[in-house]
Amino acid sequence: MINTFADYKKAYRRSVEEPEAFWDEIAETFTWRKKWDKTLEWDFHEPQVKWFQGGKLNITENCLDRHLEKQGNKTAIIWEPNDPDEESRHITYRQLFVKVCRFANVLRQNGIKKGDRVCIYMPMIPELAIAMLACARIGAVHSIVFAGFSSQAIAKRINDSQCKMLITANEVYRGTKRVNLKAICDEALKDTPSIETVLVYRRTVEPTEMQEGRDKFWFEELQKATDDCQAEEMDAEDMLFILYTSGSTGTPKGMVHTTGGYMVGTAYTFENVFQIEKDDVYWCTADIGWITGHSYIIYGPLAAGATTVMFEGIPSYPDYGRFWEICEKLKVTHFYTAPTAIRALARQPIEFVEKHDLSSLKVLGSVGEPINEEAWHWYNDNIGKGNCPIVDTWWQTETGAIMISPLAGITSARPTFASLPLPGVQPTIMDDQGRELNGRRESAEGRLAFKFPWPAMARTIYNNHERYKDVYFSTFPGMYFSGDGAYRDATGNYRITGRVDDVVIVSGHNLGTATVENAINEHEKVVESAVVGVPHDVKGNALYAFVILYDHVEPSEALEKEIREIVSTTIGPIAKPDKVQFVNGLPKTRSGKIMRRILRKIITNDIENIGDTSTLLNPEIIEDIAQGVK
Ligand code: 7RM
Repeated sequence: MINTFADYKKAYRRSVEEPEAFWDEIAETFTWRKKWDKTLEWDFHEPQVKWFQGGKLNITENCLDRHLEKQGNKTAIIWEPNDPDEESRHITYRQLFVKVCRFANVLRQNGIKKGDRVCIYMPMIPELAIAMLACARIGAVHSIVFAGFSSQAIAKRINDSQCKMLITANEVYRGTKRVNLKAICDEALKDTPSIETVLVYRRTVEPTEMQEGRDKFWFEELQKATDDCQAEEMDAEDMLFILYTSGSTGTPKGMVHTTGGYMVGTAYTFENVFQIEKDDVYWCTADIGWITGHSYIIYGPLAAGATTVMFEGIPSYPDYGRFWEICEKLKVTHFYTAPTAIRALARQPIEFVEKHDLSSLKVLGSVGEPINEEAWHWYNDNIGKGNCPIVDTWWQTETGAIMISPLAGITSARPTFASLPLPGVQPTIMDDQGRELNGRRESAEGRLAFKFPWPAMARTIYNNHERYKDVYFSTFPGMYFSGDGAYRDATGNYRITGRVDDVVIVSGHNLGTATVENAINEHEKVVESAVVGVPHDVKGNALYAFVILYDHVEPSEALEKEIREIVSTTIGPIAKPDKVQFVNGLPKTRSGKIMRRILRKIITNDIENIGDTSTLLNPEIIEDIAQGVK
């Protein structure tokens, strides 16, 4: 593990000068059935990337078996239920190992073999972790679909990768609500001929409709299985999972992650970014349905032998103090969440925080969006009490693991900067003409690309390598293009400025909507904002700002003026929004990203063509916003 800034510098330099030797050394700390013959083979034009070729392993032997001897009785997963009155579950590494083996045998009994795709649509319960690890144990490819997506979304994903099995639960608790997941699956299953078997975990006692011959109860199947399960031998480059991420066209992309590199990459970044120690209790609030949950609730933490918390509920139930109550109760040391959650919680009365003892916390993390300065300070002051380094971790579903981030307490953590690349990561900034902005001691702003492969990167889009090449490797030939804009200061620290397709050209000036939003968010009465471009006769485009105010604040024309002024003074008059609309919420993806595409449709009165909104967190907000459009 990296312990000092000098260690970081040394590791970074080595990772660039001798990348293969650097990664060899890290990979050797894992359990392989057979060592790899070739560390890296790559070509970003094809594109083709292979890490640890010829290496044989099973990731679950690294996440489970190898911990048994030294720490079989250590808690692997602490599960915190939706209802605070229900008991938490503490599952040791040994117990998890047995459960995974047993369920892996259930999969085998039901005809699942290496390479088969299995769709998992489950709530945040330990059985979700067990199901995914059981797939990995027998070499089946899991495709987890967030258990809030619609039947249509499930069917589309199942069909794209021709899953043979669907694993789900009868119901899910979410705050005061109970949702019938099985009914949503049944709707999807009308249209998914590849599915042969559906396994149903009973989360509640409610009766569940089952289709004879196709649907089976988890518990009944378990009765027939033994605990003894030989792990399938996997090649380092065998597929581990597919995870769908929405593309700009709306057709989801099935990002493919493979075994060896993903394991090495997630475990290495987990340990170093969070600086995990033996008795730490680490909690990432993401859902396992997202890459953050895959990499930093399950694979990274378990490969590192850590204790990872899984939370079934929502931050507002039974009240807005729930996250802090859990931190206190479980003595959480590491807390990793998204800016959208931080902003929502910062909006609540501070008593929700102050009631709870947060003294166990050592490190805070942020992921998913740029974290604005105000949210950063709120997090730092009120949650970290000024004592916990904040790691602002930049990465993507496609990158598999954290790429740019401070190392907690080791490298500097400055608000709004994701800071430095991790060892093994070679970012660069490109201008519009495709030139690299690599001036040594100067700052640069442009598009964020990467010049060299890293082990956890996605290898392709399932069944669509052309699209993979087109989206990520064609903008700057020979490089991976992230789709994000970034600024790099003269000391080499990176600030992510947002998606570049969220750029608006106003009177010939390129304006990043994120930059304008940041300025607006600086206003003390603003919780959050979203800026989009609307066609304008003279300027080509004009900016339109949607703004959420704190609960106790009354919208007014004066406030609108102040907001326009703050943009004018921080960026320049050119960036002043023509319109400011106060709203109660913004259309967001389930993982908290603002859907600016939908806002544009609302303003241009094109609601009919919005497309599938079932993947939104809050589809009802569309109507609400439309009512207020000026
Ligand atoms: C992990 C995850 C990826 C996109 C990415 C960025 C944005 C994520 C940060 C961030 C600024 C961050 N995967 N993003 N982390 N922007 N600072 N620390 O979120 O595939 O769902 O999204 O999210 O735009 O390209 S993701």
